[in-house]
Amino acid sequence: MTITITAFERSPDGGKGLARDTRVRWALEEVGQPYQVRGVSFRAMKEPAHLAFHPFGQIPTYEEDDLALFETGSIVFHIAERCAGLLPDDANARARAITWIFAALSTVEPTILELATARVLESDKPWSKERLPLVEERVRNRLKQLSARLGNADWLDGTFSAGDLMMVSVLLRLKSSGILDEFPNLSAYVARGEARPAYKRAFAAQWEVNKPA
Ligand code: GTB
Repeated sequence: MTITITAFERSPDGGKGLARDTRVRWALEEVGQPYQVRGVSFRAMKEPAHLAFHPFGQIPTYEEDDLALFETGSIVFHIAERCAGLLPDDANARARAITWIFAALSTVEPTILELATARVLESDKPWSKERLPLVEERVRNRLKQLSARLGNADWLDGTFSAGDLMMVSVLLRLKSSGILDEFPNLSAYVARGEARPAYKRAFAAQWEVNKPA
């Protein structure tokens, strides 16, 4: 089985691992699947050859023999379904782990993306100063709820799963904001994810391509 993913030819984050190919690399590293990476430029992303793989002209995509996927939720779920190591065997625990993938992507990530947009793309708008605290508060509320659920546990539901991989990946985007530090158990949770050998290998692989020259 040959797996090829796409990633930015050069990520705008200069190798901080924030582009979404990192979570796919991490999942593949967790399950021990080798993969190849095809770098795509911003221009090529919007051209027909890439649009055939990703209708919205984004990265990452995933190719495995005659299967092509886009959307990191679907890709990570597919990897977790096909290979042992990211989902528990027990049917109920498995369903709960999958629920955490969805929670990360549809309940937690949107507020974090909204904050990134407010801070980076809207900072020059006349209403930005008034809106930013509202957006930050929405992030805090979500983190408060997540923090309460995680409590003193290492992972969200028993052993590490694809749900944790996705949640940590989503929270990593907040590291530079300072907001994550307001929730020590979540900071520690993210650090536990980053300390996993598979995450380190995924990070190192994308760093090699994207590090400043
Ligand atoms: N919902 C999709 C998924 O989960 O796969 C979202 C995919 C997505 O947003 N891809 C981004 C992309 O291709 C890259 S990851 N953007 C180009 C475009 O839309 O034209 C988002 C990202 C980009 C850059 C940074 N950074 O530099 O810090 C962080 C995250």
